[in-house]
Amino acid sequence: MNTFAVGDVQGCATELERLLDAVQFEPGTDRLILLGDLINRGPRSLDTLRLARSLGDSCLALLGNHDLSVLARLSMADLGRPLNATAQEIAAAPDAEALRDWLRQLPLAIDHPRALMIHAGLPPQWTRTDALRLAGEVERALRGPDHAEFLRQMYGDEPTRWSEQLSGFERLRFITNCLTRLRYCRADGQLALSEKLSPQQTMQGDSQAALVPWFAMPQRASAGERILFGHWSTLGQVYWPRHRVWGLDTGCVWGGRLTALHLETWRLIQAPSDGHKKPGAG
Ligand SMILES: [Mn+2]
Repeated sequence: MNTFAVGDVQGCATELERLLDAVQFEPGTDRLILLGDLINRGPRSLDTLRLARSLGDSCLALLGNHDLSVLARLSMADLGRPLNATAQEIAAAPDAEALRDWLRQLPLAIDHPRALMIHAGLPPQWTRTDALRLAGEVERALRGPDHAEFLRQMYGDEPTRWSEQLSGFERLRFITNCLTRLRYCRADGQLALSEKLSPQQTMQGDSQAALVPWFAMPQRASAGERILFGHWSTLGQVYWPRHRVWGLDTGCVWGGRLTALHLETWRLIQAPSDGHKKPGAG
C-alpha cells in the first residue's frame, strides 16, 4: 500500500488526475489524503469533489477554509444570499446533496501514524492530542443538527487567543480559524489571521517583525510532532526540517505545481499546473 498526501487542489482536477497517473495510484490498494481546499478558484471544482468521493475509503480529505466557505454559501443560499461560481456549480448538480453531505462529514485533523495532518496551523498552546480533540468538536458541530447556524457564526477573526474557557461559537470559531486559516502568530501567542505573505516578505518590513510562522513559534506544545499541512502557497519551501513540518500547498491554482508526498519513503512527486489564476485575481 502506498499513501500519498496531496496539497491544495482548488478545483484543479486535471492536475490531480495527472498526479494520480504519475504515481500509478491504485484505488482499493493505495490511499490518497487531500490536505483541504479541494475546491474554489480552479476550473473543475465539481469534478474534484466527485473524484475524491468516488474513491471511497481510498481517499481521506480534510476540510479547508475554501471547502467550509462553499458549505457556508450553500447553507446561506437557503436564506437568499448569493452563491459564488463554485457553489452555484455544485448547487446545480444532480448529486448536489450527496456532495454537500460528503463535504460536511470531512475531518479538520487526521491522526495518521506517520504524521498529524491539518489544513492550516496550530496555535502554540495545543498539543497533538489537543488538536485532535478540538477538531472533533468542530466536526461534531458540522455533522449535527445546528450545522447551518455554526456555518453562519463561523466567520470572523476573533477571538485571537486560546483559552480552554472559551465556549459556544467563539470556541468553535477559534478552533476552525487555527485549523483552516492560520499562517502567523504574534510573538505573544495570539493569532494574526490577516497576514498572507511569505516569511521572506514579512521579514523585510519593521511593521511585520513580530509575526512568526505558527510552526516556528518558540515553545510550541506540538513541537517534535511531524505535521503535514497545506494552505500556504507562498511559503517558498516544502520541508522545514528544523520544525519537522511539511507544507504541501505549492500553488497549483496560481500556476505552480500540485505536490504529493509519498509517506512510505518521504519522496515528493509533483505535477505541473496548467496555469489558471494570477495572484490577486481572487
Ligand atoms: Mn486554505
